[in-house]
Amino acid sequence: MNPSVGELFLPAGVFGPLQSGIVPKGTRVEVFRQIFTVFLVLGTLVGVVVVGYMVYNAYKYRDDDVPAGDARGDDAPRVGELPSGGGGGRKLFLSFGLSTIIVVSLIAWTYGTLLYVEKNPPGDGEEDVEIEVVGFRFGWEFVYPNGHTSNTLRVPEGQTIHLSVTSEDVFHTFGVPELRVKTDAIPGQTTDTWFLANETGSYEARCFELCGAGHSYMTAEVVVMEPDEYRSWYENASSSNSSALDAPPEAPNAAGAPNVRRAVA
Ligand SMILES: [Cu+2]
Repeated sequence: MNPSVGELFLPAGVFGPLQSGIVPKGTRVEVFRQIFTVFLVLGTLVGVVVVGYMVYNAYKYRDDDVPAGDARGDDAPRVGELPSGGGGGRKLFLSFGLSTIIVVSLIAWTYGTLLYVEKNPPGDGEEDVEIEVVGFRFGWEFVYPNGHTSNTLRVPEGQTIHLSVTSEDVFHTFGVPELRVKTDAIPGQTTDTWFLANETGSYEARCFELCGAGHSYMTAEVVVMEPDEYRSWYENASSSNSSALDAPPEAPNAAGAPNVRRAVA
């Protein structure tokens, strides 16, 4: 469901009680789709008005033989002369004012929506999965509550996954484009984010912060599994480091290092 036109012009967060109606609900994927739709519809609308008005005026003031005394010829601008039909800049002021309102409202609404979605993951919290993500040059390590670690992120379908993301060396950014999740991985700090995958399958996580020679190889597989399948995998996943088992085939990077963590116990 898309937000109504009225909802577009109210910045989220400013009108607390109305917030539930302004902010799209759902998974990140759905929220991003709704933001995209709003931008597409509004952009198309503005484009049609602007191009339509331009074409209308191009036709109205077309350069052909205008008979003397024709109204069409009288208010047409002459070369070197300011058009008089602007009402002393009223039209200009109005168009600038309208554009400002539309742009500022869109920024406020989008920013508010993204903040709200980040802070309000769906799910009751009971079935939620919490996983720590550690970025390193050049790969990712995922640490599960039972102590299991892996270079592949396995998660159940349809459940909210909470990620605590950090780095052990330089700045990285963890992101899975298809699931619309992305957050900084900063040494000495933890950033929290979440995602929810509605379809089983394989996705790619990668680094979005240029971090060195192996940056473009800094990927990890994200496997979304059926909840039952995930549960049995998780129960059998030992607390020992299984990076070597789960690691993707070695992808030598520009620095000549494999795409797995240096010390695999
Ligand atoms: Cu990186």
